[in-house]
Amino acid sequence: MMENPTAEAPTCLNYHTKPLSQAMLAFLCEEDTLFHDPKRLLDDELSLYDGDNTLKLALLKMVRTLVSIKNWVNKTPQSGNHNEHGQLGEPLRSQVSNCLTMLDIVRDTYVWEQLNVGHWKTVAPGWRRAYTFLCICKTIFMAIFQKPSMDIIKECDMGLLMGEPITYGILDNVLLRFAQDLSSELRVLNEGEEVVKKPSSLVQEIPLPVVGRSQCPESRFEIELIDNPSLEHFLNIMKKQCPVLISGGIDHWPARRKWNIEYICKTAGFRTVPVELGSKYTSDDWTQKLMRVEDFVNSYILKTCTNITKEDSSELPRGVGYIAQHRLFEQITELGEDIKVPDYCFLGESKQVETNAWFGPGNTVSPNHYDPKHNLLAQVFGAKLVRLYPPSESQYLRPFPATSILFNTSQVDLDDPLVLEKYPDLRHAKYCEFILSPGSMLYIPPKWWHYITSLTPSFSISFWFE
Ligand SMILES: O=C(O)CCC(=O)C(=O)O
Repeated sequence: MMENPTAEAPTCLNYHTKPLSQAMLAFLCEEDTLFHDPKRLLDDELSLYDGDNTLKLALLKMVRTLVSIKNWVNKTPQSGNHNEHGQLGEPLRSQVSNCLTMLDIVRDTYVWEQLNVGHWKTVAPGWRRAYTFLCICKTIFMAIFQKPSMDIIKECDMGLLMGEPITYGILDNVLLRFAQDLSSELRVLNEGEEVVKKPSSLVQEIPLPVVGRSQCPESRFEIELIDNPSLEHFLNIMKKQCPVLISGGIDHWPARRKWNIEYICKTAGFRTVPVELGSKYTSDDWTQKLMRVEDFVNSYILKTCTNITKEDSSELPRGVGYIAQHRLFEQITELGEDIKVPDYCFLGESKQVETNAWFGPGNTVSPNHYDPKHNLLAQVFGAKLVRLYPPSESQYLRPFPATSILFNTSQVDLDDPLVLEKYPDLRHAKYCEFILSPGSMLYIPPKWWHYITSLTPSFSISFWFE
């Protein structure tokens, strides 16, 4: 491992003899504040925990062990923990192993509980930061004893998903770099092995029947299709709050040429992401699970595409799986490099754009709902059926009560074949319905109701802005 030191690699480290990934070595080499003055950093952090000594002592022990590893990689004699062959000596091996045991208690029980008490937003940032830091420690300690593995990458992703928010934290960038490095090393180690179990022919788009949606031709209007509007033109559209389909807006993205299911698996297969399971988020069977991208693809995309024989049918996953509304590109920056935030998004008042990935098989359903922001929904591959209702039609759509978590979702289930019998006045609600095809981008103005179902395996990206 680490046989090809690059020009950017910090010079203080000996890459030839050490088991850690380049990003880990760089972290150990560069992280001075923490190592030179761990107490100060931790004290700042720990003022949030009301003098919580359990955590404080554990964090200090982790920092000391990181410093010992740093000394070892630098081969400084004062650590006394390395032998002349550059291998990890026994005292340091046991120190690392003790820390790993301690992490099971401190991170996975003690801090984990704090992250899961009450609403996610009410968790004190210090706990999330502590979780991130403990994940950094865990990945380095694991890497001391084993080659790059999916288990270590999973620890990085746990830190990225459950710890400090990715974009704001300094420490989170560390886990991003670790995960990237480990994934590419693992890819090299696994070279030649099949990442997805089926050939790319399965990636082809298989149209599914569209069932159960109410059609009311008398209330239907057409959406305008515009080829690559100028910024000025789009600003007018935004002001009029009128939905449009845009062609030619994402042709220049590398994602349009490169992405298919195999490519996503090759690039992100080892990474752990949140997956929504169940027919739709309004159903009783709906839940969420953390899963590796390659497992998600194999269980929820490829199996639903193949002609499954009777004997195989027990292997079919139950329900639909959907990587929905996930900030995937902050977590897996390699994919983020293949897309570009559309310039239209900067015509709003704020320069902040929230980018989310929506990746799944055919038949995913996003029930009819509205969002408060402008939305550009870009279709990279696959096709979706979209129905839009203007905000003026809300009376027919019966949002859940204002106090409900589903306050922006319609109680009218458009997939129900009896929907027009249950809600006869729905036929008066004006709507447009169309197919969002690969390469198109849909502008959804704030508060417009949208129901979206995928007709094939599909990858869409939404950009919310205001
Ligand atoms: O594509 C989907 O399934 C839903 C997208 C959506 O609701 C959104 O972008 O706001």
